[in-house]
Amino acid sequence: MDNSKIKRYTVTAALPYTNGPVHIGHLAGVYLPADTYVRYLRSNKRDVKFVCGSDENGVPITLKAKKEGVTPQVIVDKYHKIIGDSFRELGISFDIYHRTSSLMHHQTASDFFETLYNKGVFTEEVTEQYYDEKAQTFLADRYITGTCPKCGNENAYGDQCENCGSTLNATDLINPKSTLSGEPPVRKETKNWFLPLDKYEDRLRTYIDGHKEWKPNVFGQCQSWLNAGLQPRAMTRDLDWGIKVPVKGADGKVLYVWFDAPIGYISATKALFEYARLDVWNPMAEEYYINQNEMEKGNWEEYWKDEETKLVHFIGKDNIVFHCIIFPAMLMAHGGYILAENVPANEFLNLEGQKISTSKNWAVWLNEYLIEFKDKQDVLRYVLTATAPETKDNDFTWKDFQARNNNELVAVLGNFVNRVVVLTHKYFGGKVPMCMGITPEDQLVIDELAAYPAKVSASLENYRFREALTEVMNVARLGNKYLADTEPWKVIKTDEDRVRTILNISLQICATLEILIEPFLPFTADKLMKMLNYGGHLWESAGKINLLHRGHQLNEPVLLFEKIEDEEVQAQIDKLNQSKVDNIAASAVVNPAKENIDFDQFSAVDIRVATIIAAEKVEKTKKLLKLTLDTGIDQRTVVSGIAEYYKPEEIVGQQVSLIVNLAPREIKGIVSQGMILMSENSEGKLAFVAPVAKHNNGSVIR
Ligand code: B3M
Ligand code: ZN
Repeated sequence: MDNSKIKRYTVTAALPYTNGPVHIGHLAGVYLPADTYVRYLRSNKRDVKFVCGSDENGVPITLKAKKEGVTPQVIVDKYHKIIGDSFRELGISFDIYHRTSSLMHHQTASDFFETLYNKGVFTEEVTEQYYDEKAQTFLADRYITGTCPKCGNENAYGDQCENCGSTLNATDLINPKSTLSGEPPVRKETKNWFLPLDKYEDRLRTYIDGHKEWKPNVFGQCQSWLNAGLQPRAMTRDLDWGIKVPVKGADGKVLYVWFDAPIGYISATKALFEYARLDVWNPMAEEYYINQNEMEKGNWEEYWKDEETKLVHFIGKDNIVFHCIIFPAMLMAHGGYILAENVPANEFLNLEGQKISTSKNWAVWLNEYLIEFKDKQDVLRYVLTATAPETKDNDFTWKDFQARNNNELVAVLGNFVNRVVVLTHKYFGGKVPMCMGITPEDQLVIDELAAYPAKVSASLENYRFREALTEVMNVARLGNKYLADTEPWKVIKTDEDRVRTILNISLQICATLEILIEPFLPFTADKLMKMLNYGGHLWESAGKINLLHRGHQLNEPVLLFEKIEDEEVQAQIDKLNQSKVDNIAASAVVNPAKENIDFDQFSAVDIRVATIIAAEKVEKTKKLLKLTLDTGIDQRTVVSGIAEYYKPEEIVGQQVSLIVNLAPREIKGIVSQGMILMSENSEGKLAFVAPVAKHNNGSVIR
């Protein structure tokens, strides 16, 4: 699409599932590049709408609800808020953060389906699906586990084996089991509506072939889907959470989540305009995160139906087929919509050398980061952009995070700006000094500066955010080099006029930096803007040397960045290591049950509640404590091997479970009268087994 023909932009960012908070992988892959792109467009005075929202339908939500023992509604409300709030706090500048549980979305998606249905687009097919007779429900793939036919993993899911990574059909599993009832499911016939993707193959091929400029990973994936031949795909599911299928005979069925979710971009845009038109702020709108400056003319259709609108989808690589094949096919079938001009999907970000995993809690969660690194939004934005997995998977490490903050943000960008503003205050009372005549050396710097905005633009227009950020930092490097070469702090002793020129030029570099960093580091740009006391932000001014006029008063210098200390990143590494320990414990082999005993054998063991009334270490041993217990029957001494887990002073008053009729034994010269019950985890760690409520000593445990 020829740039001069573009009237407006619609930029979408993948709708996150509301089954957990957002982590750094999502940010690096989707939300930061999208936000940077949009901020850049706005700085260029282009008309752009940036839409996103929560993906609140589908199986991921119902599974999470089941796991937490609450309704799906509770889950989506909880995470919609957490995700929306943390995006806002990170400065992700959506024009609207909508949600797919909203009425607007239900209606839009439902109408869309109906239109296709009325046009006779769908084929109806009766297929056999797994059904749980006990729970009386059809089972989505994720509700079925069984043995993977490829690798023998006994806990493979109906759609995928996480052990060997193969994609599966639920019917491939050996010994399938319903996760709802634990019973083997039966096969039952059910009718669903299919989108015949095969019929759109030619048009899709023309569309994709017309976009050779797409990133190779995206273009390549599309080609391999097309080459493999497209199959009809069910657009409805037997599920009770989601958008009801709006046709007769579809009771108990909802729209396939990948049918409704991309329509979420459209309904969000609609909501943006509908709500913006209301004079009175609608309480319904509370649930949305709408940029309040949005009170403007225009209508949503221009952003979705006009050929002069450029539509760009920012997504992660696992969503490519849905955005490049299925959604375009839906839009073609519907008619009247434009298709995406680009889908700059990123690869995956790893964390400390390992795949990010929600279930293993191997992640840096945005909501936690924002609390633990208060006011350091831009540090995360910077590091994730600098290490974004644009062309291949990449790794985030806390050491690198620290190094980039300390060696780049603090030492290069922060240092340059600080030196210039401090010196201007020191020598000229914080007023921009006059440029007193330019040397050839100055001219080189001025020319170099002037060339940067176009370089950064070229990178950004082509979705090369890392490269763009490197160029921006090079402007600060240019500034630092200029100061180092000209040494105004020495020259001031002999030639004040020369220093005026040097600081004037340096301040102009600061002003350009303010404009160029804004798409990447909006909080820092704001700080810098205040320090320069100047209302920058317009891209067209960047690179010029008349941005700050002589005599213009600067504000007091503030530090743009602070050093991050070893302890801060070590705490994060420790936190991750704890996840590792927890995972090992969770995946630990559980010993098989011992042979059966009869009831008499069990009741021969007399177990009572007792309270520890004194405790001391047994001399010359590492593991043993000598305890005095009140058993309700008597007071007695017990020697217990718990010294590595409990300190004597901590456990006085602790209730425990004690076998009181175990024959006394002598341990290290002390007669031990009984045994305290302990649970032992797979790492051999011990913990007391005690009544959860306080019981009288001597109470029977059975
Ligand atoms: N919620 C999948 C994901 O979070 C999905 C994206 C929808 S975009 C329309 O990866
Ligand atoms: Zn497998």
